[in-house]
Amino acid sequence: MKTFTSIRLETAGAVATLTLARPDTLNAFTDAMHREIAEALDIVETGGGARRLRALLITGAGRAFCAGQDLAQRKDAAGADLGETLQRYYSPLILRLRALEMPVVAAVNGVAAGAGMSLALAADIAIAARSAQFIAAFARIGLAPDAGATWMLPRLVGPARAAAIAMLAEPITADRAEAWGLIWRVVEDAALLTEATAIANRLAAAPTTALARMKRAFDLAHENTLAGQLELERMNQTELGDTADYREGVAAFLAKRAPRFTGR
Ligand code: LHQ
Repeated sequence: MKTFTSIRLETAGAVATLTLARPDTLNAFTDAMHREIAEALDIVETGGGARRLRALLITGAGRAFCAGQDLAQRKDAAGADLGETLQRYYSPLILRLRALEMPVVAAVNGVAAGAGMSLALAADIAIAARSAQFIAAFARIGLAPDAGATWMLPRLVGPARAAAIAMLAEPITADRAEAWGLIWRVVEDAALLTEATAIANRLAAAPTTALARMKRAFDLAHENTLAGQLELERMNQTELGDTADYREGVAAFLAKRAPRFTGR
């Protein structure tokens, strides 16, 4: 596997793990880190060949998940067009994760601030260590949430909580994040990676194409009418009903054995 400077990409079985690895800055995003993440996603997207990779796990090295944009890289940037940075790096990253034809798990090991929080929310399943915190830090530096946070937040927690999370920019504990539906589950700090890996492994053994259609359907549900969504579901089942995984799922059910899905 290729070696990177600001991230690590490791594979074990069908799970790829992308670790943000600039712990001295709490894994803040730099342009160089974004370019490495894009390269890593190229590798993950092609599945390392023949659908070998079937789930992506994202976590952070050290005590944080990700502190958002590296502000030191921005210190001389008064008047710079931040939108250009979003267009070049953050927006494609979020869109790629949502379009990735496999489930994405975020293991939020510590603070997730600014675009680091957005990244966690872009995962299909986010689990957090009990000591982790979510901070929509944008307003603290005079910005509005980005990297998809204005889209994700109201959908996940409703408009009232989304507005307060974004405007007050207070730390949200992992327990509260779970209670509000910002994430799937909180686990004890020491258990985070074991739990996240177990979830990723389970997802990697699931019918990958069906999971990919689910994530697309959930995203489109927000814009679709009921009739439009029923039509999307019809198209999904037409496609999925013709997969080896569907045939295997039905055969395994009838034979009263566990299915062996291949993602095809
Ligand atoms: C950092 C960072 C950081 C550099 C901690 N950068 N060094 C923005 C602009 C442009 C385009 C696109 O989009 C965006 C989106 C965004 O993400 S805006 C939001 C940017 N992020 C923030 O405003 C969060 C800044 N960080 C913090 O508020 C705190 O560090 C948090 C609350 C995350 C953690 O606090 P502590 O646990 O007290 O840690 P610390 O503040 O002591 O940080 C540890 C070190 O990490 C420290 O360096 P040092 O050399 O003193 O040890 C920090 O300077 C560095 N660091 N975040 N974003």
